[in-house]
Amino acid sequence: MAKFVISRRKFLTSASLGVSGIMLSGCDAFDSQLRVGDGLRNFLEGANGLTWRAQRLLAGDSLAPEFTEADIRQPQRPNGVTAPGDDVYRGLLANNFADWRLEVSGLVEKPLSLTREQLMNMPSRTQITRHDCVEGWSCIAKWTGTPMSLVLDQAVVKPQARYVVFHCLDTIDRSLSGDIKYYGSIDLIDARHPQTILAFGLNGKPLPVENGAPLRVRVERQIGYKMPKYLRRIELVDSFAAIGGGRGGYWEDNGYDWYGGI
Ligand SMILES: Nc1nc2c(c(=O)[nH]1)N[C@H]1C(S)=C(S)[C@@H](COP(=O)(O)O)O[C@H]1N2
Ligand SMILES: [Mo]
Repeated sequence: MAKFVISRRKFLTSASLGVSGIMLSGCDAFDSQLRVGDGLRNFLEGANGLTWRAQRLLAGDSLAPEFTEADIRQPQRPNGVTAPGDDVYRGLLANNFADWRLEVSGLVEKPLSLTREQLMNMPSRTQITRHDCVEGWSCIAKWTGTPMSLVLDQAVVKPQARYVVFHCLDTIDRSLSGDIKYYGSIDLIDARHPQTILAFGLNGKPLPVENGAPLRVRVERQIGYKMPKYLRRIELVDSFAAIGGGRGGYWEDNGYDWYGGI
């Protein structure tokens, strides 16, 4: 099913643009040579915009496939940052996240500061889904969490808000210009999708550190890097201009597509 969707995405992009498949495979591959403002980079962003619009038309409110317990063959493969060394994170972990809060800020009427218990006491959703990483591996796992729509409703999103930005506790990049903590974003259509959850459980147990404890997002119609782990704050915005390099996420600022549909 998801393989079909991947090829449909490529087909749509190539049909819309009339370019070759070889060129398009570069669209999904990470290439640090692609810098903001570069001509090829702008071309790829144009393609991503077309992909997003075409997928929105085709996918609508459709659900990602869900699986059964028997389909879970291995633990969720940890990827990216798997053991944050950040002092703040280590302090929170040492106290079993009792002092951790999820802040909800930005374009909301009622900013929130939620404990893990408060999130776990809200209605939850459990789903067995497939995680696809851009590196080419997949993993089926059972995720439990609070539907993001419930949190957004509690915060009362202002009408001008367009995106949800995720701010994380882990440092993804130690560059000469300073440490960068992981960040990413999705639009409000995906944020309110019924399978978009703030997950605190994995395969029937508390979410482990390597997979994003205490809380990570699941956005089941998109690819792995669109699902930030180690959440600290979610911010409602109307543009990415003030977020990192302005492309909506750490990986996006390094050349990946903002819309990582599968
Ligand atoms: N905070 C944070 N979130 C992250 C990452 C990361 O390095 N840091 N890596 C991303 C990538 S590329 C993938 S594939 C998934 C991996 O999730 P997993 O470790 O539960 O498999 O997390 C995504 N979210
Ligand atoms: Mo990934």
